[in-house]
Amino acid sequence: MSSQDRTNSRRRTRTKVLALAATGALLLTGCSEQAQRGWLPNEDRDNTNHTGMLQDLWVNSWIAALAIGLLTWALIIWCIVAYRRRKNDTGYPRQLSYNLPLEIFYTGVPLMLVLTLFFFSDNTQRTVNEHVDSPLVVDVRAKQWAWDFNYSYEGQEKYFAGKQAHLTGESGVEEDLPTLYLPVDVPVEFQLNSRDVIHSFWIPAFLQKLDMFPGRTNYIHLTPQVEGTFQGKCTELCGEYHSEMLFNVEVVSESEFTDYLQTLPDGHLGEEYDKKPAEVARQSTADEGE
Ligand SMILES: [Cu+2]
Repeated sequence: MSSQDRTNSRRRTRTKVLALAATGALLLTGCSEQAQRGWLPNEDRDNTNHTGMLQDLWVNSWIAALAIGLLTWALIIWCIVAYRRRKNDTGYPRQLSYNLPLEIFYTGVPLMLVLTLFFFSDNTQRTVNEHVDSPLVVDVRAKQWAWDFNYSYEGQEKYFAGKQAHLTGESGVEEDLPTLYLPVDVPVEFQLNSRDVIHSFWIPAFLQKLDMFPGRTNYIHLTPQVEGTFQGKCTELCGEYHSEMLFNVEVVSESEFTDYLQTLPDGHLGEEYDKKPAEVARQSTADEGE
């Protein structure tokens, strides 16, 4: 064996080992629980009555995309290798044009793929967006930079007013964050409103989010199915303290929820806080300058 051959065979072994390690790593991550969820932020499949369905749509779309991707890459590599230019080849290879069956094939297949994805996405979206008469209505009022929650439940009107992030003095203090309470297994209607600029309501573990526009109400209907503490956030860049526009979500038993409601004042916060947060913000900036 010449030294050149030895170098080549060593190189081949190294490539094989690397390929094996990469495949192994891929397989290992493929088995993890996170991978099975498609790295979605819901730890439980059934956090709400929608999360399972949304997770399936996401994961199955990934599997389909990966399968199609692998097939396409394999075909490309096969063409490159099998039809490469050989040593004795001269001139151009045989040219193909106006091959009707081929053209129908590569128009039809992608069309079918898009239609299939559309069908499943549309199905899921219809189910998720379906209006449900809910015993609990939470009118969420976003403001720069906090949240107010108005609860309408069993004839009671209660509200919680969140401290605005720029007024709390310290940033990111968990106790200062507004908390949204929800009873487990009770359908809830969120009425999403904004008082000032565009915000967006997102509870990552619920896999649903929706924009909040001034002068227009958006709706989310869902049923929390697992008790626990979750995090919520504004997911639309809405100004200086956007990153602190956070809230907690407590999904509790129905009796705990009714007890909690009793601790809240009666009433409903509507548009009356309009523009107030922005004025206060300017004032506090002016104080700092002195
Ligand atoms: Cu916001």
